[in-house]
Amino acid sequence: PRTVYLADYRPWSHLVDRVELCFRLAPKGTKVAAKLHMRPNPAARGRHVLRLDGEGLRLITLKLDGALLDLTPDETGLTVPADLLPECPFLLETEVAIDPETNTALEGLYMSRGMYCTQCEAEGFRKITFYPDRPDVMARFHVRIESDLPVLLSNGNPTASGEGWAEWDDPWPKPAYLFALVAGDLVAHRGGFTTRSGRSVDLAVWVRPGDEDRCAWAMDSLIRSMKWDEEVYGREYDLDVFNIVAVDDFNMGAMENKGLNIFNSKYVLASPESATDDDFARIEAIIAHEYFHNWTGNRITCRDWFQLCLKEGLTVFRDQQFSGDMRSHAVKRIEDVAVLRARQFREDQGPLAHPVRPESFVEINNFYTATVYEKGAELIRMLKTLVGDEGYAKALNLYFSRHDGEAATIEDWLKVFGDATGRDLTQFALWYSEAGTPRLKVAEAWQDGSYTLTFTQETPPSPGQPVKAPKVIPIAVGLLNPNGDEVLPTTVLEMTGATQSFRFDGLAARPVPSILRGFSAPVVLERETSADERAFLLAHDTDLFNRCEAGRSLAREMLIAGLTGGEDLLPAWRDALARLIRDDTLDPAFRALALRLPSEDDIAQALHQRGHTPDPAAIHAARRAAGDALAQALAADLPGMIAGLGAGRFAPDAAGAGRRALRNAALALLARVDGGAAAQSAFAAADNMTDQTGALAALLDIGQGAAELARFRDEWGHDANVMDKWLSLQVALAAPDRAAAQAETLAADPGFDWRNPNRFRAVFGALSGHHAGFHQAGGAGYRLLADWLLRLDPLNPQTAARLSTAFETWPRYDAARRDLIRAELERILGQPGLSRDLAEMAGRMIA
Ligand code: HT7
Ligand code: ZN
Repeated sequence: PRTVYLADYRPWSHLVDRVELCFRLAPKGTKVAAKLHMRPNPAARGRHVLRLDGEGLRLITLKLDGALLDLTPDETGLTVPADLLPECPFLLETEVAIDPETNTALEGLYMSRGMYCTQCEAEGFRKITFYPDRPDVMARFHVRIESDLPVLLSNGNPTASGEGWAEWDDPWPKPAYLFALVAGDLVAHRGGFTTRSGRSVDLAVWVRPGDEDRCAWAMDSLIRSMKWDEEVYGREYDLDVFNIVAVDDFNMGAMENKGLNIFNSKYVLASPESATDDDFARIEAIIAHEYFHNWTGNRITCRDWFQLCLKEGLTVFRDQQFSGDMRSHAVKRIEDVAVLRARQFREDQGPLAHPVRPESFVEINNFYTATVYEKGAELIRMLKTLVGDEGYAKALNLYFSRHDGEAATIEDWLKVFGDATGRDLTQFALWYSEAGTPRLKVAEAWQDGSYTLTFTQETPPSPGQPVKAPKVIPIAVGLLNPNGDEVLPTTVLEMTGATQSFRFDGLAARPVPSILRGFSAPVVLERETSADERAFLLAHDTDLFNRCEAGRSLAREMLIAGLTGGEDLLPAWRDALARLIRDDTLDPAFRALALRLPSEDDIAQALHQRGHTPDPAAIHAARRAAGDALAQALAADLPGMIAGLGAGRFAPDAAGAGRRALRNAALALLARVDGGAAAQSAFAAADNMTDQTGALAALLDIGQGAAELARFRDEWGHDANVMDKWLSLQVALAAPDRAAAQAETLAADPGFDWRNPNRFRAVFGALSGHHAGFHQAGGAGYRLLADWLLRLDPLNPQTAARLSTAFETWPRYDAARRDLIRAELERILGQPGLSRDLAEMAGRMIA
């Protein structure tokens, strides 16, 4: 397969002024007629052939300015020779046939339980019709849909409809990846919004009949997102309608198609009975994310797919800001950084590491990664820290006015910041081009009232990038005096060199530093310090992020010391945490987060960084022992705590969610000492999904819960998205030597629909997330996952490739595990007919 390079970018030969599409829908043999009004692109200079992308299309007719052309497409598209093309505007007409019914890849036009829907990002439009399927070709689309189904939707505004047909017109030029069509037997949960300039917008969330009572939260989240984008970014919605559709078969979370967002039903449907607090928060965030794309992605799109972080990093940053405003900024930041470390740091330290803006790809779908999304968002956050709130607002306003209607690049984005603030961002640009997570070491000196912090940065090599230059790192620092008062409030130090010192004068006593407050840069902070100092910061830091971080690092050091024969830090950690948990003045959500031990994968990552080979079974045992010790220390407090945090009517707000999170964390600890009695009662009494799954998880964690699992299935067997929780929990909480067998048993059930990405992820995502289970000596976890990836790949390469990242951490482990994983990757690569998606991933991992 061909590798695509950023350096090879050239503008397309032609411009498309207008597209008229007509769909005659049928499960087999859908007819797509396209009229493309085109002209030569002056920016492309000279005469060119016209190359249209197209895959799996049966060409019926092809006409140029009304005259039939007799050309045969090849495997990837259709070429019209230059000598046939006029040098003025012309009309190219095609008619093709496609079979949505047999489209299992869920890309292009496909069917999900009788409903037609599309997914065109990144390169799915070429599976619908012949077209320049690249984001820098922006055109106005008019769409006619013919079908007997009652609801027929597309982008833009509805213009006309009748029995069996509907027409839509989108006035905003857009790239083909934002095209969408939906047809089905759907019902709407309706709402409305009046923009600040007075445009009234009809809103609808479209779902299957029977699901309409679970749409209120999605609608509420949409309305709040629309208002927030006006208030915070000055961005108004620009069509008369905004539609959201829930689809059961979907490769990712959701898609921002212009005016017609399509969502994985898991991220739309919610009621207190069926959705957890985490589900509510995620729905709110994803609805916001897709809506925010209307400006950051749709009105201003990407010139090419290498610029993906331009829309995704910025939109993730915007959705993080929104969720922080809706809930708690500190809690949100703690959660986001946990995800960043678990996914992006892991990626950045392994064979799949790549820059936020990659320079080559084989399959672009493989680059919708934590690095592009989450690290991309961190870069925006750092830019904002460096230029300040005012500078950021000025830069964003300039970005929207300068590039509206364009397909832009990271250079354009950085230039806007340079022009708006006068800052030279040449060094900052390295964050986009270099992969790898910088390590930041800290040394301290104290003399005569002066305190000096000396930082040293180093970024380890990554594939294709052996040597890294120093980056600009904003380091937010505060200083506390020994009795816990803050003597230096949060101050941003700007590090630009490989080593750099910062001095603080006039201090009465040697301070305790709080470094990298709010996680001001995506780096690994390497600071050797005492357990006492970490406990001190856990008790006193005014920065809630760093307060939690102190607890996390204390737990990490305790576990690592235990695993590597170091000092016994368990009592220090246990006592510090017990004090924090008993502190009723602290937000329950914060206490729940502080209670979370680092994950087993986090511990393996930290061990590897320090030159140790992680032993998955030992990590599992050490983590469990720590949990048991904390449970015993808090045993007398837990029942009272659980009772005190209980009940009340469910509302999906941050305060209620925080109380439930702490209550369920306490319940899980109590199960370790009461044999599960309290969790059984909590399960029986639960009136919402958070408490139901919380109690079930507490029971499964101690090897119980068989009766509760059966009750859960009786109650929710009809609802596949809810049953995914039932599947995942059983795998995630299985004993390590049972995890693979558990996944295998669940997948073997004849009712298990493995072709559905949500189902597949529920079982096999949980298996790869079960560190000690997946990495069981002997390799049963590896073999099982590889077997199933090979089974899924011919049907749905995108999802198979995504889940193959379970193997990306292989360099961390012992020779036996490395050999076992290598053997599985080789087995995958040796499979005849392997997809480009999975071949690229396995090849990069093994290289
Ligand atoms: N922009 C979208 C990314 C995407 C996607 C979504 C659904 C299915 C396949 C997809 N490929 C790429 C989602 C987003 O980031 O908002
Ligand atoms: Zn996005």
